[in-house]
Amino acid sequence: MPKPTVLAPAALPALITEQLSDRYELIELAEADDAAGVLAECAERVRAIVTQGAVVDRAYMEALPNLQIVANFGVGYDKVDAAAAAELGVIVTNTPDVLNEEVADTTLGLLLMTIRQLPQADQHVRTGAWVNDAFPLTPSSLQGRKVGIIGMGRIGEAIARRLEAFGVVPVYHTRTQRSHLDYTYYDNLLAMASDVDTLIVIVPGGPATQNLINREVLEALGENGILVNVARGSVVDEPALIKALQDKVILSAGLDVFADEPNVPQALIDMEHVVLLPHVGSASVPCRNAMGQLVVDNIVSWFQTGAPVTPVAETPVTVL
Ligand code: A2R
Repeated sequence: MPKPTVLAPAALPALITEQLSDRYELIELAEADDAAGVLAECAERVRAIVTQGAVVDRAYMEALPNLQIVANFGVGYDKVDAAAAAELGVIVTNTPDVLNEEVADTTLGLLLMTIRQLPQADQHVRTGAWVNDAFPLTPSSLQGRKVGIIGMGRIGEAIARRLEAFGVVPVYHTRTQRSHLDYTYYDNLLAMASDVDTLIVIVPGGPATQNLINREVLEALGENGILVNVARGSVVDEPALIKALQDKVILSAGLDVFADEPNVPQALIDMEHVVLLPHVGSASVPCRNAMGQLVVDNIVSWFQTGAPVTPVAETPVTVL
């Protein structure tokens, strides 16, 4: 039996490529001089795609007639058309749970950096400004803030636990109430935004959440409002956010994700009161290794047993 062919449309971490190339024919398009030619040559053989950030849409999958599985490196799989995959009989997997604590840690870091202006305070020391002036008091504090979490899934819960340890009991908005949680639930996002002064966004990207945070939500959040987005750039109407920050409709924002990464609007870069991170929610070596191993485990399990470890909701696998 020939080894199954696995396609990597974009560069992958060595932890993944080393293990996959030991077991399978691994085709890395990022390494090819003529990627289109290589793809055309292997299209009939490809049975698996392993992807980190590449767009895998219906047309891409339809061009691979023997495709069985798309393993996504990351819990968010909005670049993979999972609904189309389901129709085509292709399994999609992601990397849930292994990044919950890391992303939640980053979120609390970003929240505190934004409220207490810690990057700006660091700059105050490095530029020598401290010798002349004390760093100005920050206008607000985490203590006493009312925090609403949009999305109360695996990562949302980990964020909520940390907030409680900081003395802040959050409220939350999702489409379906989480019955095992005691936090106050809002079925209406605008109502929650009116009642809190801090919003943390941790929902999946994709059409259902596109521009969920719009001008109306930001106005409801109000002039003391802080928005922290660790989900996807697409969830926030970025021009509306920029305008709200410029017009002081809200106080500040901490952003780890953007609409057109790695391109960040100059208007945001020019604002000294916002904190901008380069999508580093899960970006530590231990966490990325755990995510990478789960990608490999999904592929290996699929080819060995026909049951992936972590299929997404759109493509559930029933093992008989
Ligand atoms: O709405 P529900 O009941 O399905 O709750 C999910 C919520 N959610 C939404 N909330 C409000 N409006 C929506 N349109 C909407 N769509 C989904 O987001 C659930 O509480 C949460 C997602 O939780 P999990 O599926 O457990 O995802 P996890 O592992 O927490 O990761 C969330 C996202 C990833 O998709 C990446 O974009 C990012 O965090 O790293």
